Amino acid sequence: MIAAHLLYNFFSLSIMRILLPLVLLLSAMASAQMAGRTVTPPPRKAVAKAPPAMPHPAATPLPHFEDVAKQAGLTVSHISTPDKKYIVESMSGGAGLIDCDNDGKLDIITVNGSTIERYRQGGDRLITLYHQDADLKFTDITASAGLARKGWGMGVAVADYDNDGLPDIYVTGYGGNALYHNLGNCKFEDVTDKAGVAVGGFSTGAAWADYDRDGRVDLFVSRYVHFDMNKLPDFGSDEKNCRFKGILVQCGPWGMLGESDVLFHNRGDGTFEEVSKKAGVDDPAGYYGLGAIWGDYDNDGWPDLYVANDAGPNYLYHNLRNGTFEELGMLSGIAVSADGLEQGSMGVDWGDYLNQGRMAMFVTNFTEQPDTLYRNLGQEGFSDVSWPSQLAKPTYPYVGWGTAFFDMDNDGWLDLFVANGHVYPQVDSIPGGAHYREPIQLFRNKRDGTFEDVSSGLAGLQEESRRGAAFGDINNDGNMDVVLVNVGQPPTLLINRGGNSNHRVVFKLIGSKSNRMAIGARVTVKTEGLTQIREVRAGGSYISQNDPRLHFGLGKESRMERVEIRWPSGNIEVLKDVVADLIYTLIEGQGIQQKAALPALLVNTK
Ligand SMILES: [Ca+2]
Ligand SMILES: [Ca+2]
Ligand SMILES: [Ca+2]
Ligand SMILES: [Ca+2]
Repeated sequence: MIAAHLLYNFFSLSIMRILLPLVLLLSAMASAQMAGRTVTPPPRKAVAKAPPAMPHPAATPLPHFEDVAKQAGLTVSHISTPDKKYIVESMSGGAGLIDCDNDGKLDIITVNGSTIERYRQGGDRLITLYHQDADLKFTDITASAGLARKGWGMGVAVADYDNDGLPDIYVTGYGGNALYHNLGNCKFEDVTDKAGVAVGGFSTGAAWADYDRDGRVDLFVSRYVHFDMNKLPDFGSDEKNCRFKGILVQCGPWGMLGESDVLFHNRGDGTFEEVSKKAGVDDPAGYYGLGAIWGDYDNDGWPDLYVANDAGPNYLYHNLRNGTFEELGMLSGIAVSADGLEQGSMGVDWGDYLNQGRMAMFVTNFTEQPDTLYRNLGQEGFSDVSWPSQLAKPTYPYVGWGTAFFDMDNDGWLDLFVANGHVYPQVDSIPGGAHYREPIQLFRNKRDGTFEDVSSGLAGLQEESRRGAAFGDINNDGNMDVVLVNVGQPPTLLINRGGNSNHRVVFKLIGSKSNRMAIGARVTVKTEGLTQIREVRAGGSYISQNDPRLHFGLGKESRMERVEIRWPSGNIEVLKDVVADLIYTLIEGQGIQQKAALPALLVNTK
């Protein structure tokens, strides 16, 4: 069995090595013909030029993350059977951050999951919403908030789709999605049917962006496999598709039909038009879609879309600025690994970890596959730098899900977080093998293109099979925190206790000509010797929603020389000599509207 597997891998690898250049050439020729112009395939560079080495100062201590979920009141368990006999039981759920009443404190959404039996009886409430009453004290307000729709929740994304200043909630699920319109004070109205965004099938990722820049956010939904509740595949039945290392497991996704993806254009009257096919993002190949995220990888001001596909090549949809997209995943070197292997991809994030002004892509993958870091080489496409960045080896054993580039120690360099957890509980019976519950991983940016595994700092945390992870400053102290969904368990809330004396700043952006939540806005912060970029996003990580405010670590700099806001409308505003250690609220065209102080820094005694 193992020998045959190795042989199979060997063959597919050899075939890929022969076929990949041919495929690249043919697709380049095909698009050249179609477009009636010459397309030059990106040159294959052996090794990308390394950025200048800037050793990490030993003086920056690692932050301490403390799980405060229980005392904070996050006690509702995610719903899942212990044995997970079907693939639909392994993919939920996402986590989300939303300030549902605009009181300046983030509230928390966790997606609930379900079971076959419960789903057949109507399912479970899709999400739980916790309101942050006081600092890190939360109350479950799901029922009073009107978030009543039942089904089988998977992921979540937040955006103000009607530009009324109140963030709305979109939830993906198996059998139907939900759109909750925010009425104020964290009361919601279910507008799914009126808006026409129920979708159906097996939806997973959701991500909002104003792809046509008309001032209204549009919605992309990725879908996974075709799963028929009335024709359940027998657990362990098929020798090829329902086995893992010789043991019986749930069937799929291999051997299952994939479902198409969906793009909705926001009409501006509370309804949406499905434009997936017209826009060229409908996934006719039926790959198994999971994490989805928008980001402007080519710096042209138009949001592009990346979709992680399980057990298949990932998509990079380049925005052609006319309502359509071209899929450039293979041609840009960002669809598969450097050696041409398709990965089981789950979670995604864009981030400029080199501070070079270009968004790189990080993708979390299945077990015995490294998580992949794709460096953005600009005109030359992307380069898989997972091995040289030292991320491949530590991430190889685990099944990765929720993830983000985030500056955990406020030194101005983006670090990486990976939530892990196996899909099959049955792996615990394999002697010496992987476990169902897996550790969280943390990687510190060493500023030279490599990352240091500092996961040992989280060693005291309970291991779980984790899925969604949402990142943001949940207690408004200037340090990035994380909320995580644990399969079949209550969530984890990791508060970053900092311990550094680094400066930082947070920006909340409000669009006027642009969409109100400023989704797609890019902020560039320049301090002495460092230029950092961030973008406002709605949907990312593993089917989760981060804090829409933008957080920057500033190291020893107490002022920013220059802050540039590129609004989704194209308007550019520049602020000069801006003081750090504040939360700024900026309105498009009106500059700084509000400032709230972050806590005083620790005095550095060194
Ligand atoms: Ca709204
Ligand atoms: Ca739009
Ligand atoms: Ca773009
Ligand atoms: Ca914090």
